Amino acid sequence: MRLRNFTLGAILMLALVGGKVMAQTSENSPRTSIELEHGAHRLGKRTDPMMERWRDYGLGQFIHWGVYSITAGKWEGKDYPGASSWIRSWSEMPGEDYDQLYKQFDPERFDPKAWAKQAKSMGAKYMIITAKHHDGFCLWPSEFTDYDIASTPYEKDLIGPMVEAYEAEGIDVYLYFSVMDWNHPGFRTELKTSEDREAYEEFKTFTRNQILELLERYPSTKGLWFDGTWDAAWKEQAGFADKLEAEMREMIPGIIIGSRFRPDDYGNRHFDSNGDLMGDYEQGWERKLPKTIEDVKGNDWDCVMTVPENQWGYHYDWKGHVKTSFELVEMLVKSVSLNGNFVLNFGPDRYGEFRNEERQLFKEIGDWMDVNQEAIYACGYLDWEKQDWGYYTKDRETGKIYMVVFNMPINGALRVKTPGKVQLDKVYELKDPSKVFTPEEIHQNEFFIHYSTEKASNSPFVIVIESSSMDAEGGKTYQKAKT
Ligand code: H79
Repeated sequence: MRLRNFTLGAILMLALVGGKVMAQTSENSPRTSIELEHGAHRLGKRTDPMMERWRDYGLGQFIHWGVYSITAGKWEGKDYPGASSWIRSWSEMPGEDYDQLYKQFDPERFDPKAWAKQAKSMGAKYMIITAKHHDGFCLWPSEFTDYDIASTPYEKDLIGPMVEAYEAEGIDVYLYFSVMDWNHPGFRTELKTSEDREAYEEFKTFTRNQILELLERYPSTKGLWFDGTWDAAWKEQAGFADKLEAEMREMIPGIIIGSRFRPDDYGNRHFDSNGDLMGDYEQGWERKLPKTIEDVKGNDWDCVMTVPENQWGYHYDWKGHVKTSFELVEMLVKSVSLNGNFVLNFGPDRYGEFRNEERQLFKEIGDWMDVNQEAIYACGYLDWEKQDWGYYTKDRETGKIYMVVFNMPINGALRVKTPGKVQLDKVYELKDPSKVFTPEEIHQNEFFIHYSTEKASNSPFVIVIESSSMDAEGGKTYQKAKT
């Protein structure tokens, strides 16, 4: 007993010392709340038009491009085993050598209009471009460093033409910015001495200047996608980061900034010390997906995904498993079914060209989207029990329900269970609306939709359900079945 009390006391002490007093949200104990100056400034989702627009995207394109594309993941004949954009941190490649690469950066085949057309053909509604990655190299001519595109043989701005070309195709542009910067002399991962602190103050000023410079140069930017904010030094910057985020929001009203930018008063990231999301959406699903709706805690979120296991920038050799368009489409649909956006990454080469595997994905995903996009855009979660054949999505405006089928049962019978009494008025195939199904009621609130297995599709397909007893709000009008 004494031991237990001691253990409990020690845990409590540790929790307090660590400043990690977590919120209690169980039904019995009321939510505890600690005073935070720089915690979440909003509870719940944003409901303004810019955020609604973000929520409707479904599919995005990520692009990692920079001087790391020159190394293509190898140095002096040796393959770097990690993500090629981290090669500068590899003991086999001296930092000084990496920092000279920009002198060779001359992407002469860069064709922003062709990039934008390709992204559109895939069905991407937004694009995130690495304006500055961890190495510190800037794809725009920056007033605040010479380590930028203006110092390369290419000389010309890369960001401006991309913004123009993508927007001309109706694709919104977001700028990726790594706070971590291996090129800036003031950057530190930890602040151990007063010299560190002094140097870091300069780095903070530089970071602020660059971020505001980007927003001033590219005012149609819809959002910033921050990265490289996990270091101890940055986790001490709650006040600075909070103020800077407010400045960004003032410069571009409605701008979208995820949860990976600022820490709270205790250095907690993404979720503050009360467990509330900081920023407009959860930016923590990197190369992974949530499993259930509970995992996303009622928040907006995005998933950024690589095609191979972990390559963002160009690597000459994609080792290991390379995801197929089937797998990627499944991830896209799963994301939408759980109220998230799916952002697929591409890494063009040093000349500005996409590798063949990526071109094939543009085509294959695009072909699928051409037929099935209605089940993606403006769609989200439906609270019907998930079935093994695939995923439901639901159009937030029209209330139409989509069954996206990935695993066809051998007998062709697709089970549908509804949480209450629901009228399935019209059930038909999205690709061919003349193909209408008459659901068989097998129990109360449980049906089979019989799909002909003879004409089995070789790609995931969609069945639409129109239901008059549903409203656009998510079926609030259900009547509970009597039991
Ligand atoms: O831009 C891509 C990556 O470079 C970047 N995000 C995507 C979009 C990224 N790389 N790693 N991370 C994000 C997560 C951070 C991992 C870390 Fe570590 C673990 C940082 C510190 C501990 C691994 C180990 C990297 C440094 C030490």
